Order: sequence, then structure tokens, then C-alpha cells
Amino acid sequence: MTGAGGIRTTCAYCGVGCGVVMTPDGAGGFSARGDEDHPANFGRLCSKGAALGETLGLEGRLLAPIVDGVEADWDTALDRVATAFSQAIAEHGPDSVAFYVSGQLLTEDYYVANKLMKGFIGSANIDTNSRLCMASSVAGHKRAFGEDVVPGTYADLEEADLIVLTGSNLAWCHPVLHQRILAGGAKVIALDPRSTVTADSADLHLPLKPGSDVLFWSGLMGYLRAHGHWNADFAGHVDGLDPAMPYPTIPEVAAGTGLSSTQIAETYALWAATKRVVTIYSQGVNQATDGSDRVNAILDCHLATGRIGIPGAGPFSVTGQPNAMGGREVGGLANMLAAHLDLENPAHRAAVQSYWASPTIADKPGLKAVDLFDACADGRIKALWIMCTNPAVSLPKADAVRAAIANVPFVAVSDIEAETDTTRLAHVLLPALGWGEKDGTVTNSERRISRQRAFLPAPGAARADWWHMAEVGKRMGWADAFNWSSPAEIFAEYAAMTALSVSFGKKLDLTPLAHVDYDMMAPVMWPVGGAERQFADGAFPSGKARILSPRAGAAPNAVEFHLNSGRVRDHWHTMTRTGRSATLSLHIAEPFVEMHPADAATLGVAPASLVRLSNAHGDVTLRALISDRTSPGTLFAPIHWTGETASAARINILVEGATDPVSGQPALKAGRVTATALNPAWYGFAVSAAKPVANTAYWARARTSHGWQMELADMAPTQDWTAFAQALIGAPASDPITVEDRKRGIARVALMQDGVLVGAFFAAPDPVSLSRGFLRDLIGQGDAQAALAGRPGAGMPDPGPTVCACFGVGLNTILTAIKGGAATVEQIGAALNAGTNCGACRPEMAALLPQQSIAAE
Ligand SMILES: Nc1nc2c(c(=O)[nH]1)N[C@H]1C(S)=C(S)[C@@H](COP(=O)(O)OP(=O)(O)OC[C@H]3O[C@@H](n4cnc5c(=O)[nH]c(N)nc54)[C@H](O)[C@@H]3O)O[C@H]1N2
Ligand SMILES: Nc1nc2c(c(=O)[nH]1)N[C@H]1C(S)=C(S)[C@@H](COP(=O)(O)OP(=O)(O)OC[C@H]3O[C@@H](n4cnc5c(=O)[nH]c(N)nc54)[C@H](O)[C@@H]3O)O[C@H]1N2
Ligand code: SF4
Ligand SMILES: [Mo]
Repeated sequence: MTGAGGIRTTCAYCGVGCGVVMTPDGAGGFSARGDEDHPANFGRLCSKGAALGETLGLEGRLLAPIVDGVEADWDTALDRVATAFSQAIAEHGPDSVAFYVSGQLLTEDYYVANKLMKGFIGSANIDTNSRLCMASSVAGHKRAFGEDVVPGTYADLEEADLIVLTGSNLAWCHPVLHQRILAGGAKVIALDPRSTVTADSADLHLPLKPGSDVLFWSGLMGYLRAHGHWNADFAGHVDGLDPAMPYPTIPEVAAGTGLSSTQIAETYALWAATKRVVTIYSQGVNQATDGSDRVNAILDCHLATGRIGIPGAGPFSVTGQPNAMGGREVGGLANMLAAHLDLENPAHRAAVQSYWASPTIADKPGLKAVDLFDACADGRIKALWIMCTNPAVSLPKADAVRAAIANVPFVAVSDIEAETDTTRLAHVLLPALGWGEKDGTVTNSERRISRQRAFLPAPGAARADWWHMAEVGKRMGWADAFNWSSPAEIFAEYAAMTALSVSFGKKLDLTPLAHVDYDMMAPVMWPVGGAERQFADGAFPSGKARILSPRAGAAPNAVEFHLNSGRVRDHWHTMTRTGRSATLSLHIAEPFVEMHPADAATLGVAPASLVRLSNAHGDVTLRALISDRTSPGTLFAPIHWTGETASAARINILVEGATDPVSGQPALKAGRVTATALNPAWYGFAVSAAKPVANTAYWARARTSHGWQMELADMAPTQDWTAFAQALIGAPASDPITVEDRKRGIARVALMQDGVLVGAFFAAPDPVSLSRGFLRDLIGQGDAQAALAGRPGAGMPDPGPTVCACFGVGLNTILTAIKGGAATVEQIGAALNAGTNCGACRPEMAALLPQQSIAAE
């Protein structure tokens, strides 16, 4: 849909699903602005959305099919995939093949994948990275309601009086929803073992012990019963309310969560007294061996009080990926069928098979993600197709997963990038269309379907993911069933199919969209034409809702370190897209591990030094961020760095594959590791015009607006710093200017070529302290002496690390403005523009102010 203002589409990143308008920037590119009319964001965007225009470049893109390492045409590549799958099925049966797909596929792609695997190949061996993400919420919803339905809407966040955020760093991971909460003015409580930016901006932060969630929520259930808050009117819609259930007492909750009895009692009283309460949860709840129980413990409290589906109240599982929800609708998980129908139900299976007129239908659940890669390791899987996900980085036991993929006789990978830790393992690589080039639909956390629209031409030979699969389906002998010419046709087939869900009493209803004008389709919630909020009337798909009253397991004992993991504000997963943007790469430019000062003191870890985390599966090396934001015994590391961006920072090498028995979701937030201080012979820092390459014990590289920067360290000293620097930045013929103090072990090298600086390198025995921002901007300039100085002269202040990504405003600049009298986030914004675009840095800026308060936008 092209209006006067540009092309309307939906953001590529998180499950908030913000509407974006892309307009040509006059320089051959596009710039992004929030769509004022989109009900998810009403014009807002976060730093990642605002920088979408910067990630559209074709550098590093996969632009042609590759077969056994050699560029090939489409026919050769597709024939090879079809033959490999058909042969494996003929020799070893349908369960010898598998697809591993992604919540970043569009609904149309996902629908085709499911149809091909479950209806035509006849296996349910299709699982998705949503297993790592939303599986526990799906299981929790199905157990409680009989269908995977998020009852509430984003408007509830503005109408609520109290919002509990648990296991969610919403300010960084769903920034626009966080903005909406601040604007709505509800009281906010954050339940997270770590002090996050979300916790800082909440009215109360409860740092519960990792894994004590079920205890906390079942304690609330008992409190609600004891104080007469179970809702008698709603009780008729709910099974399992038990007056005799032994729920934990407040002292028991205090002992297990590490919170004080007073804090717990006050929080319980507030929750009990507030009718309009929304509980938002995500990965801190889902990614655990008792993830489904945590979800049900939360749902129990909302069901028992009838606080569900009414304005301003309800449980709210926020989805991670842009189409986590759409994938669930079309049966993306190994234990579901399309259109919310159940694989185990013979009537559902028959209905789906007849709708597809398919030769077969999978009749037992397939392998879930972690088991699927175990089956690759032990030889059960003979052909595997990975689409739109990077499992060699993002799955637990990542090194074992890499070996498992390498063990599969035939591997196809559809991706947009040529070089990832996963594409390297493929026999056939299929180039996909990326965001901005592809067309289809996504469903966000509040069940709202929006169009993603192409505004760029297909680059090279790249084609849409649905087309890859449809072509393979045709070549496997099912020409009629996969004969679509556009995503609109696929969407129409799927929308019409939801008549089946309706006939089985489910809420998923898209039937009015079966004949919609796809190009013009405006954002719309399902059930289409039905109530926006679900279940206030007690009409659950399972008849009555179920109270599960899960029992809390024993808290893990903390002998080694507990390794928590998650996200940072400006990066997305394995960084294949955000890593292209200099703006997004500079907020946090290196992999790190947060460690409590007491643990750092015990281990002898100095600030900004390096730490090695290890266990039986392997080890990683990360920068130490010593901080009381994490508690003693618990470490936190981000998930974003890969073999492409750092030497040894794939933290999932260390994470066990233990899974929730109900949902199969792995406990990604519960690694067990030992930590040791690393004592490198030297630390280094480099800026360069070309991509730097090192094989030192530690390195991490990031994009800058003039090239690259790299942090380094190594265990052995280097004899010739000049040669080292020239090799590092790939400029052996450059003119070096080297200043060296051998006694102190300090070296500085500036590399000039044709009169401009192409690289600068610094080494020292301690972590290198320099003005990195200043050095980055010297690349391409003529000033070698300034580069050797490593920091600006007196006349030029050092802006410090970036806080506001949108306007590139540094920490020191903000502190100077505060010293100069700026007393609120608004005043900083008026002076520097910082925080006035996406607002994602507003909580960070507020934390710099003496009185620490943030007003809503
Ligand atoms: N910037 C950015 N945004 C993103 C993404 C991204 O990569 N980058 N990815 C998107 C995706 S796919 C997802 S799934 C979401 C994830 O969004 P979130 O779930 O909000 O993000 P995480 O950082 O994974 O984890 C949330 C919090 O869980 C806490 N936690 C850990 N263990 C426990 C526990 O035992 N109990 C409780 N209560 N809390 C615990 C962690 O300390 C962490 O602060 O973000 C989406 N948005
Ligand atoms: N320890 C730990 N591990 C985690 C988590 C955690 O909190 N802790 N979180 C987990 C969660 S919630 C998630 S969602 C996963 C995410 O993990 P992944 O899904 O593995 O991460 P991405 O980097 O988003 O991978 C997407 C891939 O698809 C490619 N791509 C992008 N667009 C397209 C397209 O249109 N078509 C195709 N074919 N390819 C495309 C990208 O280049 C990239 O290679 O990580 C999980 N792993
Ligand atoms: S909150 Fe940010 S990343 Fe998420 S959809 Fe909106 S703009 Fe995109
Ligand atoms: Mo996710």
C-alpha cells in the first residue's frame, strides 16, 4: 500500500509489530518512520525500528543458490533438495527428514512449510525456534484455556492500574510497549533476578532468586484465597479451584525467593486489591524446565480472580519474534496442526487432510527442537532443511548442535546471509528475500495481523521462502497442492481454512479475510469480527478453564555460577541484521558478562578485564562488567555474539539442553558454569576502514560509520606490533607510524594509505582506555598524530559511549548537560535531542539524573 507518505509495512523485529512507513531518503536508500495509524505503535518506533533503513545494504547477502560450495541456478538447487528429501523418505521413511523453521518467517511461508511436512511428506518433524521462545506459553495457554490464545490487547496496558512485569526486560526488548505503559501511568512492579533498565524504571523491583517463580505465584494464589479474592461469579467457568490446596505461605515464599516477607505481603495485597492488573511475562518465565508451570501459576491467579479479558486486566505473554504468533496459528510447532487444530485429535486430522486433499497426514507429534538436533546427532535424520534461523548459535549445547548438523547427510539452508555459523554447514544454500523485499503477513502479541510489504526489488536471484518450499513440493510430485503464484493466494487458502477452527469451537477465525484485498489489507485482530478481548464471558474453547496449581520444585543450589542470558537494547539475536548498522552496534559493542562485585573480588576479576566461563561443554571469553545489577552467584551474558562477531562468545555452547517436560522448551536461562579471571599478556583496540581479522585469544568486532572497530587480547606478547597491526586490518602496504614503549608494554600504530588513516591499533598490558568514539571518526581523515594520541585534544570534548542511538548522543555529553542544569529527561531532550525519537534510551537517561524519574512521553 503506497500512500503519499511512503510504503506502509511492519517492523522486522520484535513481536510488538509496529507499523512502519518507509520513504525514499533521496540518496538511494529508505528511511523509517512510525505509522501514526497503526494500532500497535501509533507512530512510535524504538531504536531498532528507527534504524531499519540502515540494514538494507546488500553486503554479505546470499544472492544466488549455492550447491556444494559452488554457485548454481535455481533448477539445479531445487532439484537437489527435492531429490535428497525424496530419497531419504523412500529409503528411511518420512520421519527421517525434518524442517527447522523460524518465528521470523511470514505466515504464508510458515503455512507452506507445514502443509508440505505434515500433509504431504507425512511427518510432523517440523519445529521452530519458537520452541526456544514461546513453547511454554503455548503449553500454558492450551492447558488452561484449551487453545493458544492471548486474551488481552495493548490498550489494556494503558487502562491498567497495576502492571507486573516478570521475566521480561520490556524496556529493551519491547520498547514501544514499555513506552505505552509509561504513558498509561499504571503502577509497575518488575520481578526479575537482575536489575534491568525495566526494573530501574518500575515503581518496585523484586529481585527474586532465579527459578523461584512458581513459588511466588502459587503463594499469591494462596493469599488470594485466604483473603477472599477468589471470584465467586467467575468460579463457574473454572475447574480446579480447590479450597484445600496447600499453597505456600508467605514465610515459605520468602525463604525460596530470597525476598522479604514484608515486600511479598505488600505486593500480594496490592495485586489482590487491584482489579485492573496485567501480568506481562516472557523469556524469564518461558525458558525454564518448569516454564509451563510458571505460565500456569500466573494464569491461575488471573482465572481465580476473573481478571481476564476485561479492560485493563489479564495475563499477557508478549511474543518475541515478529511472527511468533502467526507461526503458532498455522501449526509451526511439531505438536500442532494448522489452524489451531490438534495433531492428537483424529477428527482434527481428518478435517485438515480433507481440506488439503492430501495423500497423508502426520498422526503423531514430531521431534521438538532439542530432540530434533539430538536425532541429527545420532543419525536418525537423513535430510534437514533450516530456514530463517541460526541454530548453531541460538540452541543450547551449540557446539554439539553444530556437530549434529554436520552429521546430517543432506542439509539445505534458506537464509539471507552468505556467512553464518549455520550456512557454513549447508550442502545447498537457498537465497531468501529479506525484510523490505518480501510480501506477506505477521501476527503480533495482541493477535493483530499486519502486512509486511516489499518496497525493494528482489536482489540477485533471491526468492521468497514460500517459493523455495512450493518449488520443492512441486518437484516432489505434488504440483497442484503447491501451485500458488503469490503470497495473497496462500493467505486466502489459510484464512478460509480457519473455518475448521471455528467448527471445532476455537477462537482463531480469519474467514472474513479469505477474500480481502490483500494489498490494501489494514491491520486486523483475530477473531476477525469478534471481540477484541477474550474470555471475560467465560466461554473457553475447553468449556471450562483449568486451574493447574503447579507445585514449586526445590530451588537449585548455587555451587557454581548460575548463567542467566538475554538481550541488549540495540541488537537482535545473532546480529545478522543489526550488526550491519553502525548506529545500533555502538550502544554495546562487545560481548560481556555481568558479575557481582563480591564474586569479582573472590575471583580476582578486575573491571573491564576478561573472564572465561566454562563447563563440560566448552568455554567462552567475555568482558567483565562488574555490577551489583546481578546478584552474587548469578552471571548474565547477552546472546547476540557469534563466530562472526567475536572469538569465543557463543554462550549457548555452555547451556545444557534440559527441557520442560510439557512444552519441550529448553532452560536457556539456567546455565551452570565456573568462572575464572583471564590474565592476557596484552589488551588491544583497533579501528579500521576494512573488516579486521584476528586469531588472538579474544577479539570482538563491530561496525562503525567509517568502517570497523575491534577489541582484542592475547595470552602471548607480540614481537612486531607494526606487522601485527598491518595484518589485522588487512593493509600490509600501508605506511605505519609506530610509537612503542617496550618497558611498559605499550604500543600505538597509525596506518596511513594515500594520505588518509586506514587503521589505528593500540596495545597495553591493561584494558585499553581510549576515546573510542574519537578514534572511530578519524578513519578516512588525514590526522595520524591525533590517532596516535588516542583521545581528543583540550578543545574537543569526548562524547563517551553512545546512550541515544537515534541521535548518536554520548554519555559524557548527557552528563555535561545534567551538570549544566538539565533536571529531567525532557530537558535533556530539549538540549540535545537525546531520547526524543524512539525513547528507548529514556530509562537509561533517567537513571543518570539525581532524582531518577521518567515522565511519560
Ligand atoms: N533488543 C532486542 N529486542 C528483542 C530481541 C532481541 O534480540 N533484541 N528478541 C525478541 C525475542 S525473539 C524475544 S523472545 C524477546 C525476549 O524478551 P525478554 O524476555 O524481555 O528478554 P530476555 O533478555 O531474554 O529476558 C528477560 C529477563 O528474564 C530474566 N530472568 C532470567 N531468569 C529468570 C527467572 O528465573 N525468573 C524471572 N522472573 N526472570 C528471569 C532476565 O534477567 C532478563 O532480564 O525479545 C524480543 N525483542
Ligand atoms: N542462551 C539463550 N539462548 C537463546 C535465547 C536466550 O534468551 N538465551 N533466546 C532464544 C530465543 S527466544 C530465540 S527467538 C532464538 C533466536 O535465534 P535465531 O532464530 O537463531 O536468531 P536470528 O539471529 O534471528 O536468526 C535468524 C536467521 O535468519 C536469517 N534471516 C533473516 N531474514 C530472513 C528471511 O526473510 N528469510 C530467511 N530464510 N532467512 C532470514 C538471518 O540472516 C539469520 O541467519 O534464540 C534463542 N536462544
Ligand atoms: S518495538 Fe521496536 S523492534 Fe519492536 S516492532 Fe516496534 S519498532 Fe520494531
Ligand atoms: Mo524469541
